[in-house]
Amino acid sequence: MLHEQLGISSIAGLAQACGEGRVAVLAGFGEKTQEKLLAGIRNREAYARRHLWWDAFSVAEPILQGLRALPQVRRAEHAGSLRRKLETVGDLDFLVAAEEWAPVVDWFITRPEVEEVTAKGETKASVRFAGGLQADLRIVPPAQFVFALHHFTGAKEHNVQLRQRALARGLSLSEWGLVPSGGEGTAKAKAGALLGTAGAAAGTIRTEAELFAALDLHEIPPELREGLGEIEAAEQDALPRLVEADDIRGVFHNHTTASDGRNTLGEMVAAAQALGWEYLGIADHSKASFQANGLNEARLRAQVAEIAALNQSRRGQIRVLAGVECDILPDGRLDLDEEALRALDYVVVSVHSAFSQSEAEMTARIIRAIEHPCATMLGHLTGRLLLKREGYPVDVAKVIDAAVANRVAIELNACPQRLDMDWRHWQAAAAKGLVCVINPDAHDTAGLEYYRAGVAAARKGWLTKEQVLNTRSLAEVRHYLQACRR
Ligand code: DGT
Ligand code: CA
Ligand code: CA
Ligand code: ZN
Repeated sequence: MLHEQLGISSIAGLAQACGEGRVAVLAGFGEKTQEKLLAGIRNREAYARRHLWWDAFSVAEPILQGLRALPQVRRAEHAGSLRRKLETVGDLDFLVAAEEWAPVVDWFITRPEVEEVTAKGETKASVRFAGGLQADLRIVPPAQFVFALHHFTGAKEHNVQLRQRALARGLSLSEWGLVPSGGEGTAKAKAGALLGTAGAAAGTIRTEAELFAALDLHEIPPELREGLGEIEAAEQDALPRLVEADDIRGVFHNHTTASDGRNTLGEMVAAAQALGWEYLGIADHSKASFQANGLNEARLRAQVAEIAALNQSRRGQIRVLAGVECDILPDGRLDLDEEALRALDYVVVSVHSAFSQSEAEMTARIIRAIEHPCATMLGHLTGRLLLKREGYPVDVAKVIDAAVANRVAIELNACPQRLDMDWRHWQAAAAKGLVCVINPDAHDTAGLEYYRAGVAAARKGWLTKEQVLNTRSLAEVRHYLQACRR
């Protein structure tokens, strides 16, 4: 209809027609559809400029290692949102300390993955890779490295606040150094001096810990540098000791070929064992997710028996826990009968349908599921797919309160395109007593590795090891799961 009646043949043409109100008047379209189309086009433009952190990191890591291996390079680090582990990344930033620059620039712009060199100078270069991802390289003299690293790690808000703190101490902080403020041309003018000999303050500061210490602060991990209270916390020695990837001892939300996974139970268990975990939870879909071949009560019972037999035959090895990812039906009831749910070690409850409910309906629906006596953890709270689809509307604060009240954990779904519940909610939620569980939602053996993206997001959310359920031992986890049964 759009094509035949309005002659639309491109996205730009569609956007224009929507803007002029010509789509809304077509039979069967209306204002609402026109608005949705416009919003979709806007999202598409915004999304096209960013990339999933996981994808960006996998491109960046070999480049960083290559830079470090160059004979001219003294130090090399990621910077920007990549280093801060933001869920999406606009471009890659690399920072290098070297005394000789040209060979480093040449190496960078001649990587086989480079499609276009968009800028090239004496000490910097920018390139574009296939798929549109861009990268900036900056080279500085070794004495300047730590200041440039801090500056180009950002975020901007953090940098602004830290610069103000420096000024209050009579110091001027910039990518060039930390020097007494006031007087003639502070930061950049002194750069000339820094290049060869390093300024007075700069000469003694070689690490970020020393840079923060010079401003009477504890070292702030890059993940926390978003200008969201981290400087105040660092001042009061109130920074959290952040959870680390090595703290994870198992995960709960994973799929097998029984539903829509691509690897068998045995293959998933072997892969989890290779990761050194103590336990692996299996949570295949339930029957309402028919497109994912979800399990009904009978098939679930059979899987529980299979898992019991597996544990029996593999004594002393990784423990397999029997769970399910049970659909939350549109009215908030669970998709499986209580008897089947009670036979499990735990129950993940998730929304996979009726996304267009109002915020009030969706919130009530999820809270009803949380109040089910068998619910153990809430899966991917908003259903968002980063750079693809916004989450459905839901009152996050109300859901958090209900989860705390009912002793239900909320998942930090570690799948790189979900990272849901969002890191921005975790600090306040954990302070209310909410338990976090980092789940890769793996659909194959490689997907188990996603737990690392989940840990990165948890760190951005200020979470400690103690606040994450799956840092606990198998014995502690089993105790927890029994204790939260109602
Ligand atoms: P992104 O790339 O959009 O995901 O975000 P970032 O944080 O990586 O931003 P980017 O690549 O533009 O710049 C890297 C860092 O440089 C940024 O986090 C803070 C620092 N910076 C401070 N002031 C400025 C400025 O005026 N322009 C730019 N481009 N960067 C600045
Ligand atoms: Ca960047
Ligand atoms: Ca950049
Ligand atoms: Zn799911």
